[in-house]
Amino acid sequence: MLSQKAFAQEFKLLASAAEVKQFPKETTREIAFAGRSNCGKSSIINALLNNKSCSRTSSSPGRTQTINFFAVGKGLEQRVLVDFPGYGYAKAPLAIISEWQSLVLRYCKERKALTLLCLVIDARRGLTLQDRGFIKKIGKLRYNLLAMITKIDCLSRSHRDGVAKQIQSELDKITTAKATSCLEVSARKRWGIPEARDALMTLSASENATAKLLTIEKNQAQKELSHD
Ligand SMILES: Nc1nc2c(ncn2[C@@H]2O[C@H](COP(=O)(O)OP(=O)(O)OP(=O)(O)O)[C@@H](O)[C@H]2O)c(=O)[nH]1
Ligand SMILES: [Mg+2]
Repeated sequence: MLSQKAFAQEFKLLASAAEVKQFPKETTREIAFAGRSNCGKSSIINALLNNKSCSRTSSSPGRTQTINFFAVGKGLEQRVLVDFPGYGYAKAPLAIISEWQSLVLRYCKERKALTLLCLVIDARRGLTLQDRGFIKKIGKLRYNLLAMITKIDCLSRSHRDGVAKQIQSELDKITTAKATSCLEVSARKRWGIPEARDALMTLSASENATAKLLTIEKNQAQKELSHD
């Protein structure tokens, strides 16, 4: 499968951004990972990239403090995975948390290269008030939404049944995404990782996105020419 090969290649950290001007150029499709602090965003990115520590993780909420951009794959199969700081209850001063949040919201609203938003959800908690608040704040979604239900290893087999269905139906009621899907994974046990890679590749590959990126590239080239 092509997507497995793309993810198996070396990744490259393009940027760790604390402000918009530190975002990298928009040259390829981006897949962003949002969710509560400590829900497992960085861990799932590490598992997808087959790397234990490309994105630092911690049992203490508030580990990721910048927006981190990781490029993987080549050509049409290139993607940039974007790790956000979490919302909810990060252990950091309120003013700093609110700066992270406005940066994340700006990214979600303005970033043209964003083709898929993964909402990472801790299976034990389900869709929280903070998740609902976040979805509401982003407003109209121009891209696909994937609910990535993680830490599924923490639920007993009988409790796993129905979790995805429940979350999918709750999300359908509150989101305006072009399409919403659900996936169950465990970063710790590496469950569902090949399936998640396939889903990420497919859901982020819209025709529209290609057209948008070509326009971005053209605009960037024009800007660079006018600065010469
Ligand atoms: N059991 C289990 N624990 C997990 C899994 N994924 C992550 N964890 C644990 O959850 C904690 C938080 O993981 P992170 O990946 O740092 O979470 P995050 O969402 O990036 O957190 P912030 O950067 O603080 O927003 C760590 O202690 C991880 O080891 C999983 O699939 N199963
Ligand atoms: Mg993190």
